[in-house]
Amino acid sequence: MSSLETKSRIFQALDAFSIEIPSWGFANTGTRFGKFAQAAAATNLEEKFADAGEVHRLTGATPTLALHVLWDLPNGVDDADTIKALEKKNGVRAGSINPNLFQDLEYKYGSICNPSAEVRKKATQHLLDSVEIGKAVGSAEVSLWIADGSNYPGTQSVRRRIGWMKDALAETHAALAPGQTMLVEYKPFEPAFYHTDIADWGMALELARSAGPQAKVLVDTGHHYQGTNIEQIVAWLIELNALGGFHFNDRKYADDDLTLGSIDPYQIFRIFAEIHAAHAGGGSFNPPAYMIDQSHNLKGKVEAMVQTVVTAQELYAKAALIDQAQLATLQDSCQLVEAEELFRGAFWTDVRPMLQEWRIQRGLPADPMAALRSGGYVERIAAERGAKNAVGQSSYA
Ligand code: LRH
Ligand code: MN
Repeated sequence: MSSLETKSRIFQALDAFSIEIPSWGFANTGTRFGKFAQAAAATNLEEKFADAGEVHRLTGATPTLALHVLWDLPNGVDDADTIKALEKKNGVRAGSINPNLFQDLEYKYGSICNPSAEVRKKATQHLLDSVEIGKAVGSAEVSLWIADGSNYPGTQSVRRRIGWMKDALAETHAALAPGQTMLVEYKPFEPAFYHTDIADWGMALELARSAGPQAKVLVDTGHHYQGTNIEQIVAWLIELNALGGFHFNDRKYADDDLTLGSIDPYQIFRIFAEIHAAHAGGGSFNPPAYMIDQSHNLKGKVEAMVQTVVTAQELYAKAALIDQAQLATLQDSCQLVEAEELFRGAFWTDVRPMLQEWRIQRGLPADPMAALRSGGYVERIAAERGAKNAVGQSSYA
């Protein structure tokens, strides 16, 4: 394949690649041992949209902002007009709607899996409200992470909880508008430390399928036990037409929510390789929703977000370099080393010069991070928000 053909394929891939950023990635976050407040952190929805607008202005790849209902839309659908005004002002649209079913006191023993029918009713109503918010702001995905579980063996019935969960998800699916997708996210543990009701991809798949055709599985890269072959799970979900979206981040140990590609960039490359293979495979492959889910406890939040988007573009472009037809021939003729060298060769290719050219041709800064630094945005918001963030100290106990 000529270099010109290669470049046009990369440019096409980049034109089609956008990744959603999480509003909570701009706010002050921490661990249970403390939170290191940053002067420039976003303290309200207006500032989160402004930061998202800056990232989109610099990268051209983040047109939507994921919203967490209780953190960003305390008034529910009544906040829709506020959202519309912020979208207009900042050039970024509302993205996936993420219900909060993990912080209310009533959810101590679970939300939609709680033995109390009254608590389940309240939790289901929050899911239905989230669906209505999605309709009101015109966003495609309602993205469900259910933190429910237990901490000690014998203290809860896993099977009764499955039944209660299916009832709530069926009711939520029935409320979806055509074109709305319900994403079911799984996580093996935390905050529950004995069993989690939606702990792996198989459970999420069964729940999505039993809920209905507009329900798909969301793969958060940080939600797997060490050693799990995540790209194999992705291949299965593609095969089953059940892959709805990703929450990208990185980790060394557990759900560390570190910046994408900071620990194991080859992991994300292998996932994108499955995606490009699906695109090349023809057939009706609906690309999943690409989303970032990180908390930036130490790095500057806008810098970390720009760094993450640029890394995602680089890894998506590298994987697009793979000649899928040639790779399939080598794989099916078991030419192992040749296949691996073609696959790995793409990963080792420095695509940054091509990305710079792609950006320049689209009127974007060749180096978004350098443009962020020279533009003074972070210094400006730090000056504006510093006083508000100074008071926000919190510690574990
Ligand atoms: C849970 C999770 C989920 C979000 C939260 C912020 O660990 O990945 O996607 O709701 O992080
Ligand atoms: Mn997540």
